[in-house]
Amino acid sequence: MPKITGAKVIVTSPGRNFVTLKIETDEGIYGLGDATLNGRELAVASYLTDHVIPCLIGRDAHRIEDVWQYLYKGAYWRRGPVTMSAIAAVDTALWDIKGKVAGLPVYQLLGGASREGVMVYGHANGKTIEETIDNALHYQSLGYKAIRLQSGVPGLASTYGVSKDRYFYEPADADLPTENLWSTEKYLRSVPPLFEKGREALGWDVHLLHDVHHRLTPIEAGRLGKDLEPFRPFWMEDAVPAENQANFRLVRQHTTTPLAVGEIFNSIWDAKQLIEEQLIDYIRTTVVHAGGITHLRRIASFADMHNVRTGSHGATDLSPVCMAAALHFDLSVPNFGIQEYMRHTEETDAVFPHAYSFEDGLMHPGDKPGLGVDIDEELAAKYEYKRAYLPVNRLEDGTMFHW
Ligand code: KDG
Ligand code: MG
Repeated sequence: MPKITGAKVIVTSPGRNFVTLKIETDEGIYGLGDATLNGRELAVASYLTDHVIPCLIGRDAHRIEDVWQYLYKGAYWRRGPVTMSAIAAVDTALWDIKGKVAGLPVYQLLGGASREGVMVYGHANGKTIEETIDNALHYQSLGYKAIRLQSGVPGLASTYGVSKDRYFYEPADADLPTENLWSTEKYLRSVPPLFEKGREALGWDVHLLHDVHHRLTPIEAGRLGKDLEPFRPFWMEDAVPAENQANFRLVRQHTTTPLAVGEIFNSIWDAKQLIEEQLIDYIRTTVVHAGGITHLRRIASFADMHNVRTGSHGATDLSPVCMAAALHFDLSVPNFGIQEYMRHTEETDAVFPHAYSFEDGLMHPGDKPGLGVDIDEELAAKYEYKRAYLPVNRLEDGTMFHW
């Protein structure tokens, strides 16, 4: 049995901040787990270093479930993004170790491949509808079968989902949070024409997605869903804030546009009512923010009983370690829906060499033992942590609003 002999947290910033846990064993095999929580990175790093790692030393690295339960039930203080990201990092690293010891890629340990590849969606965005469509055509030419459309809102200086760089979206870009202004009325007018023009230019053989980023009330979301129905979107994401899960009943009542939510959820409890009442179609919980592969599998099994499919978050603030873990999970899980894929920068990819690949709209985790992703610690050490915040958002009259 591989025994855990040490663990350390590596904080690096190759273009953006990442927190990685490396667990070492007496057999010389190590495993990696992503622990990045955008804009709050050092809180998870400290939770791991000061409170979790001391409890890991000497444990059997193969007892993944027991370690998970120990860290969850044993902490007394359950759930929350910091705790669950830390547990996720440990869990992911232990699956990596198990795969390496077995000489098998992690997806084989999860039951093997349920499909040939993992359908991913890319992000097309632009300041105008024309710019967004132009970028979407580029994604289509690269073979993407699914594309998210976001465009600037006329009358608003900036908004989420629209990047400064043409292909790399990085919202956490300031030493202190920048302030955005928001108008729901202007936004609601801008989305239907984006989808109308999108269908005209891209045709009907490509899936089109849209992210609302938790900014509408249920009745507003119902109206937007209805307005988009003629363009058959694959999903409308994060239509409303989800603290009150019952909010989704009203959205559901008014539209047949499929609903996706969950990128900021930490546990199965955040989605219990949403899944049980079939208020959503896709659950977007991720490996890093929802307790690792072990917990994500539990969420997916529960979702499968209620016709809900997976659609994991995959923005650039989820490191290549998380991306690799997500792809092993996606390839094996029966009720897979889609995987978000925002490409990392070359600097990030160089720090995290990986076996996963993209071809013709599908991704594959590769067949290396474990997760198939590594960290170049020497290179990582060259990129010092730099505090970076996500923006905050206000209504035009100055009222604080959801970002
Ligand atoms: O950390 C926040 C980003 O990951 C988030 O804003 C991106 O909404 C997002 C998405 O769907 O990828
Ligand atoms: Mg989102």
